[in-house]
Amino acid sequence: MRLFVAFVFTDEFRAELVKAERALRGLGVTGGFTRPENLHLTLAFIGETNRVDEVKAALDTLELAPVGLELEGMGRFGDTIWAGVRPTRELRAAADAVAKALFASGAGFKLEKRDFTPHVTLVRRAKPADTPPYWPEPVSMTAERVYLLSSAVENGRRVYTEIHARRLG
Ligand code: 2AM
Repeated sequence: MRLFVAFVFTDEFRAELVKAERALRGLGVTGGFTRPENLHLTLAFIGETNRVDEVKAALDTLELAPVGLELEGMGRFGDTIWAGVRPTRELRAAADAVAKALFASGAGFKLEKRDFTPHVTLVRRAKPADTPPYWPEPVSMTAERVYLLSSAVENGRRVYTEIHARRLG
C-alpha cells in the first residue's frame, strides 16, 4: 500500500483552493487539476509499505495540540503548481513530530533530507511554464486530526482513502 500522512481541510478552506483552481483555469493554465476531494497537505510521505499496523501505532504515539493552517500564496516545483500553507513554527513542529514518530516505529520510514515546504498541489503537468499571477484569499482553519491516507489509481483516477486518523489535543 502506498501511504502518506496528511491534513485534510474544512469546507471553507477547501472552497478557497477550488476557487484558486478556477482562477488558474481562467488564466489559461492547463494540466491535471487536483479534484476537490483529493486536496490535502502532506506532512510525511511513507511510500509503498505493508507495515500498516506499525505506521498506525506510530501515529497513535503523537502528543500534539491541534495545528493552525493558513493559506498563503502560490508557487511551483517544476511543472507542478501548488498553493502554499504558511510554514509556522507549529506546523513545522507537527511535520517534524510525525516524521520522528514514523522513523522511531522501525517500519522502514526514512527522514526527508529536503526541507519541508508545506504545499497543496493544485495542478500537475501545468502549462504554461511560469507561475500564474494569482494569490489565493487568506483563509485559515484548525487541523484537529492527522490522517494516514493511501494512494491508489482506480479506473485511471487517483484515489486517496483514509486508513487511520489520530486526534490531536
Ligand atoms: P506532491 O503533491 O508535492 O506530489 C501523495 O502522493 C502525497 O505525497 C502528495 O501530497 C505528494 O506530494 C506526496 N509525495 C509523493 N511522493 C513523494 C515523495 N517522493 N516525497 C515526498 N512527498 C511525496
